[in-house]
Amino acid sequence: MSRAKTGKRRFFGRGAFAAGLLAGGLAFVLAGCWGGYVEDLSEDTRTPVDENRIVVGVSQLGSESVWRTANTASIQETFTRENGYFLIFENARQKQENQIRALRSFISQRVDYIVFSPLTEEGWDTVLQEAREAGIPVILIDRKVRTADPTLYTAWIGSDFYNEGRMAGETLAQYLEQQGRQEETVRIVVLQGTEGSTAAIGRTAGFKEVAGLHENWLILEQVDAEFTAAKGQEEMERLLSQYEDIDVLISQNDDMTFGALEAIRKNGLTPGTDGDIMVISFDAVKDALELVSQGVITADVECNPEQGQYIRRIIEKLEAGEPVARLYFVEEQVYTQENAAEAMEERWY
Ligand code: GYE
Repeated sequence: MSRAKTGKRRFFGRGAFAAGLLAGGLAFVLAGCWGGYVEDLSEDTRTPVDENRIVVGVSQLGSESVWRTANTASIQETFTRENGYFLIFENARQKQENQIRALRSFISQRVDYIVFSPLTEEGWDTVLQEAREAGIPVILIDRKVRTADPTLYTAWIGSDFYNEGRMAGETLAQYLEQQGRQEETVRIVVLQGTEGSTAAIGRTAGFKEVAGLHENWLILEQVDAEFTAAKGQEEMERLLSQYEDIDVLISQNDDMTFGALEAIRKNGLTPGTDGDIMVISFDAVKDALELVSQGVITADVECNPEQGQYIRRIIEKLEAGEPVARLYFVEEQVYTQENAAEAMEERWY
């Protein structure tokens, strides 16, 4: 039986709502006296939960990138009242402790589902155990957790990061071959995403596997630039001052790439397939696709942030008592100068 019908869903009771209205009314009267500002109660996020709505607590890990903002928008556009949901959304601002606090608050509010994108892979067992004891299914999105007991979560939706890393390597190999550089030493630097995150682990390992097949590829350094433009620029500036000849930059997201491009140009160098430094990026957001179409970024491995509908489908199945797959991979591809301009037209992020 669906937990919706057990009445467990009431995390903000009608009594409390009435008290809220009373307090709001009082505030209105008082505000009227001194002409202050009154919040519009119709927009009050504390509106009581409709018994028929499914309550979903979502803990997003932060807002470090364009990709992340799109991922958040996809979730918020999916779990709307019109679609029958009540969404409680928390942004952890890159801190695992904030995510754990958010999950605990979802548990105490007795939400129907917990959805979260774990910042890094380690350290979730205790709180996941607490969710299980409360009988709340957990759906992971984007990144994964490392746990001794994989049954602590119901399903995961995200990208095949290892494959993304491999696609980056294979695309680089194709371009180097086209340029007849198979025998030359190719000096590579890698800007990695958040240390310990599934995205960084997978992309690093996938690229490394392909790099291992090419004796002439020399990885000078791989460094954590936290998936942000600011850190990408800072680290690229350092790398450029440290190493004389960098032929290729592999940057594990577009935001770090935007920062790194700044650093490259400031150094008087030209980024590009036919320039001084060839750049391969990940995510393929609209602004990056534009640079791909101009040949500034040679290739961009897509990472699909539109995961809201996937999560919704899983929840619908669970509500209907149907079995769900444990892993759902979203579709992605590589963009180069050949197909970037066309894809750009449809991108909203
Ligand atoms: O590539 C990056 C974001 O985990 C797939 O995190 C995600 C990555 C994405 O900040 O831009």
